[in-house]
Amino acid sequence: MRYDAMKLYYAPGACSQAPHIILHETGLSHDAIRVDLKAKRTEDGADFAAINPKGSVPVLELDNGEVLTENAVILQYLGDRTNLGEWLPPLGDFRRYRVLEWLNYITTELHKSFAPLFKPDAGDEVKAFAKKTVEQRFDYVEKQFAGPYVMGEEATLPDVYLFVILGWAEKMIGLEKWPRLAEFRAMFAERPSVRHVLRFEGSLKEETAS
Ligand SMILES: N[C@@H](CCC(=O)N[C@@H](CS)C(=O)NCC(=O)O)C(=O)O
Repeated sequence: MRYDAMKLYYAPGACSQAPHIILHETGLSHDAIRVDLKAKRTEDGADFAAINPKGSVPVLELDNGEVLTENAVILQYLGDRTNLGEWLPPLGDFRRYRVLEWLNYITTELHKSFAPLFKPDAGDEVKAFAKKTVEQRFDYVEKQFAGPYVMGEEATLPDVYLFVILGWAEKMIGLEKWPRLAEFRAMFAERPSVRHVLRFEGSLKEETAS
């Protein structure tokens, strides 16, 4: 089946915010469909488990009807669909593998270490261990951070993913220990695409959603 636009299934503030931002950065035509992750229902009442049996966002339904999951892969797909910016350098350019190296680190080491902090049924010991792990990984990213973006002068895919995770850290841990990451988070938050997505997802409460 063919659709006019891609569909991004997202939950406000979740890791799906990363592809949501990239869709706006690249101007790729899409609809954004909110998912209630607890009820596993979409905003239009569909059974989300039937769309993604893994039950997680993000999900990108392509304009050819294919359904793509896994954040790091969705981001790569979107990076390959655009020539705008340096989000994902093309095949043949070694920097592509540096971008993917960072993306993989962020999804496997940072994002997944964060998971217990969101789980109401994780005990204090598990949460303390997760927090320590996340902090060690932020120490590493803070040291390696080239500035003003993760890899230097150009924004690349890992920047959007890191931006989202730093938002979780801002609320749950604080960013005081990582001044360069705190500065990056504040700077990136000013991008028009980011402001648009935060407003759309309901995190910029002082402004009306558009
Ligand atoms: N392996 C997936 C995991 C994505 C993930 O953890 N999504 C979270 C939100 S940030 C989620 O949907 N959690 C609800 C659930 O899994 O039931 C990916 O990398 O895309």
